[in-house]
Amino acid sequence: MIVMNSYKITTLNDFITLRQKDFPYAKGELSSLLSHIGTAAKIVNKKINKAGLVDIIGKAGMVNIQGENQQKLDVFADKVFTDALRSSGECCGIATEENQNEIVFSDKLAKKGKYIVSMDPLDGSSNIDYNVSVGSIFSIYRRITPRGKSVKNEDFLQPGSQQVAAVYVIYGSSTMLVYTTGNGVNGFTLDPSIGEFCLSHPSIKTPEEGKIYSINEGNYIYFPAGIKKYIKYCQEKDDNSARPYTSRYIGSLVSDFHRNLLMGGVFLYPSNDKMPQGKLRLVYECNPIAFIAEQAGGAASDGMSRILDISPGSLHQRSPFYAGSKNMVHRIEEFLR
Ligand code: AHM
Ligand code: MG
Repeated sequence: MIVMNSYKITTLNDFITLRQKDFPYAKGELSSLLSHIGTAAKIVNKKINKAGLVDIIGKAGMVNIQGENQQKLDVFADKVFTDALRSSGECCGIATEENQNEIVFSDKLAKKGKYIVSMDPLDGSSNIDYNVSVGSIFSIYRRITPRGKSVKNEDFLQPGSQQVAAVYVIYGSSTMLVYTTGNGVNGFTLDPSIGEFCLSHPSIKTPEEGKIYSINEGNYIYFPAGIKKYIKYCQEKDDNSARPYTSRYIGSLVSDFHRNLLMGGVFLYPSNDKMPQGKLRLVYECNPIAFIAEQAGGAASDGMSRILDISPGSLHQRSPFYAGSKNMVHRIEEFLR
């Protein structure tokens, strides 16, 4: 911790080191992994800040495995985080939104790594060209295959309840890194003047009840009947003036979730006639956000079950997703029943 003019600054690395002492048998591997993600996030942040000034916005001319046009920044962020995780020595393989299959790190150092990471290197990337907030999301697990061997697909298909850590970075009006290792949620804001993520949001707790609902209502006609009814419920006046709720939708999961986490609210991406399983990917979008939601006292569901209890069948499996204030998520489940 640095003390400056009576201000105490706790950097991300200070905090990670302090927290490591809470686990007497920890050897610092997870701490090192988290710190590598933090450093890579600063590099990506620098590039995002320059979007528009340098030739980095726009399409890269390639299509990823989801059939989506890759943005240049998607490709850049994917490479920076992949390189950081590979060189950390703690990570033996990754799964990313941008690749069909998992990437197995085969060098000697990485093979010994204890962790695998699934990530969406740049979430909400269709927003980049228009100066709207985007994010990066990470889900960290202990490997199942023995250390020293190459990791396999099954290492990446563990249910979300097995996550040891989840992280998101939001590149917004300021840049923040929010993470959990299963012991609460803490948020760090990047201070550009010193180039450090500094603890700004300790022990984040989300309100149990909120007033914001976040959904792409343009898809209304395609939604299941329960969601249509829920939207009407959000818009109705009630006796205690809790409703109508406020509608807020950026179209960037990290940003929409982050606002609701702090203010109280719910994010919805339902199944719909065009996308029977919704749009969001269970392994690297829903699971890490669900872990953070629960650790902050919120909830996350696919409409019927807890997200973290679902065993993924494939890397890019999609799932309907409802996450945020606990009571709001449970009310949506009731509407869907
Ligand atoms: P991406 O990973 O390709 O950026 O897509 C995921 C994004 C989420 O951030 C966001 O919640 C959702 O897609 C928005 O989708 P839509 O434009 O259908 O509302
Ligand atoms: Mg995404």
